[in-house]
Amino acid sequence: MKKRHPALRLLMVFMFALVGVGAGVFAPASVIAQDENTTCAGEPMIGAPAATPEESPAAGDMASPAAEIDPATLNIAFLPKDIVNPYFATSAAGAQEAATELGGQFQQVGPQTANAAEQVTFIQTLTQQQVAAIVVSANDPDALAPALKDAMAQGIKVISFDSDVAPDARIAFANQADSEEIGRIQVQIMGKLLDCEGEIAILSAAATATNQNAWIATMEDELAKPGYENMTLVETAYGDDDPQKSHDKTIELLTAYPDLKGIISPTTVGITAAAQALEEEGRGGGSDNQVQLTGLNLPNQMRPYVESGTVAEFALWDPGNLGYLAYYMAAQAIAGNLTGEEGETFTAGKLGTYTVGPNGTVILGPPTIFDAENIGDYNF
Ligand code: RAM
Repeated sequence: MKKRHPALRLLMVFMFALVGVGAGVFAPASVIAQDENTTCAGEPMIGAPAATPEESPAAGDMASPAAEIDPATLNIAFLPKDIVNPYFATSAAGAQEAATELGGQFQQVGPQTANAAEQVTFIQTLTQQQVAAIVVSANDPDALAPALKDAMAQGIKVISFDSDVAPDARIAFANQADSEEIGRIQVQIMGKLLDCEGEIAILSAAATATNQNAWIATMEDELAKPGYENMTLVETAYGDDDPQKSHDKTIELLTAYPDLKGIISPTTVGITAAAQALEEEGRGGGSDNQVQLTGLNLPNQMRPYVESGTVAEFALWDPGNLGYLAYYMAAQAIAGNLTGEEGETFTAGKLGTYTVGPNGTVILGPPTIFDAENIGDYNF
């Protein structure tokens, strides 16, 4: 992959600050550096070099917690896909921060593996316990819906975050970033790494995961554009957000497709396992026969693989901020300030003011792209 000249990089950051921050949109990269920031389809790449955390476009003005939120009512339970995945430990830390600010209660419960049936049991238990709100990341949008509707019928406020449930089974959805951009950017990065040529595979989470499936749909759409003719998606495999299964699926892909040139893994568990497997198989950084790897991960989990050259670029948002936002959404729903209606506005502490978009969706902010040059700025 071509390296950006430091001066060019600085200019790009400056342009991003001018154009992207405040407006909450990406810088139009083609204005900045045509060669480095044009996709295989000849369009401007989504994204730009990451702003520093302080410059995050998601951060609005400091706003104090809404006065009408009563701390005594905030019995809020988070139910992630599973409680082993470090991604959800990071989002829980953000939720705890919001709970402390508001004087509310926070608990996180969930299965040991990313399993929808087990999530249903947890929803039923939380409903019996009469918590005030359930904040859920779904392993399956439909399997969870009946239990969540029962909870709502009993006055429990349901908010989804990270991976949505069926829209009529929750009040609102805290989405980490625009789903379309998250999908496209991963294909665009892979196109850059492979010069738009070669067989690629996707290593996803659960086959029923709402978030990964939405992203994969836009990946396929991006790949269908003229310019990607020589980049072929040979298989989408599912590792179920299980480290061992994701590792084994990676090895299976390498065996089944000897000419495989790239893997996109839109899951923090999948990409970590794939990076390990590639290095074990001598297909990581420095190998003559390297398989390029990109996707979504926490910078702290990806750091060793960026240092070894196995991963050149990847993306994510701040899961801590996502948990923080989702807790505030639950608190605002309990207070009666959030009903999920499009156009509704509410405050979320340090993140500022948000507006509910179509389909009850609230977007945290744009994703960040990480590489060897900026990863040192992040610690999550
Ligand atoms: C995994 C989970 C989570 C997803 C991240 C990117 O941790 O599947 O739902 O948002 O990856």
